Amino acid sequence: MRHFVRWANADQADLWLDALLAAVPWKQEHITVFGRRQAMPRLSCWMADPGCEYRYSDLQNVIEPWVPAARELRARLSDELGCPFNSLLLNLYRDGRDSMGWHADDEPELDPDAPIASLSLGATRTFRMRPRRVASGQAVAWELRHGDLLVMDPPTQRDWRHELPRRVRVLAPRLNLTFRKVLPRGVK
Ligand SMILES: O=C(O)CCC(=O)C(=O)O
Repeated sequence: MRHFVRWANADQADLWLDALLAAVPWKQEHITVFGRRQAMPRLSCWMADPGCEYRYSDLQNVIEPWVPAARELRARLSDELGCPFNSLLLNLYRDGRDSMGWHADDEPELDPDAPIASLSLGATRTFRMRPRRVASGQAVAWELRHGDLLVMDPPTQRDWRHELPRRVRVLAPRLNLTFRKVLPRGVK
């Protein structure tokens, strides 16, 4: 796990935050838990190259085309990290009541040998990780701020779960972008 504090300076991060909030076609997805349909506690969008389908939490994501700010970020991160990212999950936490539960990004579509690059924009939120195989394993936590980049290198997803807990005192929105490498259909 690599944490680059202020990977983007505040001015640059502000520009990306504003551009993405305006241009991304944000969606309210639903999941069914114990037979009950529930709204996910965040808005999201799957942006990817054609053929990069992705399914998680029983949701088949519709591929949205790249908007300019996301395309620019993908080019920079692919270059800096030496990984040809072909897809991006965007999550918008409207305030501290929005969250993401414990999970690992280990779906079969994802290339297990590629990193996941996670950029935070907007409000500071706590990000926690917990080892998968040790029931009593202690969680470790990071405070992710505006412009911070977290790189989850392999085998992070095999060995750890992560979450973004609720923080009811946070009133401002936070946007998170996770750049991923999907194995396009038929390549596996
Ligand atoms: O918002 C975050 O920092 C976490 C996002 C996340 O867990 C994911 O996209 O899998």
